[in-house]
Amino acid sequence: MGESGSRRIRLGTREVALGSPDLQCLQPANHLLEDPVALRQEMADKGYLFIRGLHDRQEVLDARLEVVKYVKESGEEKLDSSFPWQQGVLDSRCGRGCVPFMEGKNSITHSDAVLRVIEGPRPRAFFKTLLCAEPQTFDFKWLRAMYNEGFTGAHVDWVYMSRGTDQVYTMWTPLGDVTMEMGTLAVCEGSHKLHSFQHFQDTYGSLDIEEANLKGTGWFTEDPLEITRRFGGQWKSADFQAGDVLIFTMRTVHMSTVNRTQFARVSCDTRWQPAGLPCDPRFVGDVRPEGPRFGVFGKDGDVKDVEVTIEELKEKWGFDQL
Ligand SMILES: O=C(O)CCC(=O)C(=O)O
Repeated sequence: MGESGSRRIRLGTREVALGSPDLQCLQPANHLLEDPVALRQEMADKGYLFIRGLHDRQEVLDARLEVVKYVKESGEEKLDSSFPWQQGVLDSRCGRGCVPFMEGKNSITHSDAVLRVIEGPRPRAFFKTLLCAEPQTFDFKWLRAMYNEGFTGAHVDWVYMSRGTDQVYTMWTPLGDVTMEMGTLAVCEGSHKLHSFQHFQDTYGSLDIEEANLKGTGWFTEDPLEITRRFGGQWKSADFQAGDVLIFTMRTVHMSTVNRTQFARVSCDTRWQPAGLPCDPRFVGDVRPEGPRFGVFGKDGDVKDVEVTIEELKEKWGFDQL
């Protein structure tokens, strides 16, 4: 499918035109792979690296099959039985709360097929080059099946994992071919360093949402244009093929497009940092069975005694309603 013209994409709560100022296409950084200095400079400049074919395509497709099998076996009503299960078509009644929660360290995140991709020699070699150090990855894996109409709102990862070093990078790996209509990751280019994001980064971006008792997802907003209209930057996404990855900093604002299909959009976030630097203890070793439940799975979270909402915090930080 072409990546411009009149193609309209749902990015969070907005429908935007691809190729317009609201949403541009990501450009791969593969031409920099042989030049580590330029690769690091690109990350420093843009806040992300889009690499096509970092993983082996067949290994990614094998991992997808393993995850879809896990979803199928987690309950009869999960997949639409009028399609071959291998296609991973979710039953129309199977949305949030029905697809199994797979984040953490469990039999599917640590199955051979999944680990072969997300912790395999290819990403390991890549991060050794990028970090200029022996790389280490968190034991906790953010493996997900995104359902029809599901999406992730705009946030930075620092709010979830700031208790170790800040030299952590997220590698977002879609397991399968994923078009923008199926829910791809989008990054706001420049958001990690533009001066116009300074107050955002000093307030929301520096929050430890668990410590702050933030209620819900941890997202700043579900509206991508709230980010660009307030602070600038440029939203970018792409159609991903099995093997492609998007790697970005803890301070890069990102979100996802909406999954408008019945296909389970399977993806995994793997976090990498230089070995030997402090790690966020929540995500290494004996991680809590399900870990902190934020993001898309935090929407129905239990209300605790002392909680604050993102709206209350935004008011306190002086982010007026747009
Ligand atoms: O997979 C997604 O929809 C979002 C991933 C993400 O933003 C994250 O885990 O930080």
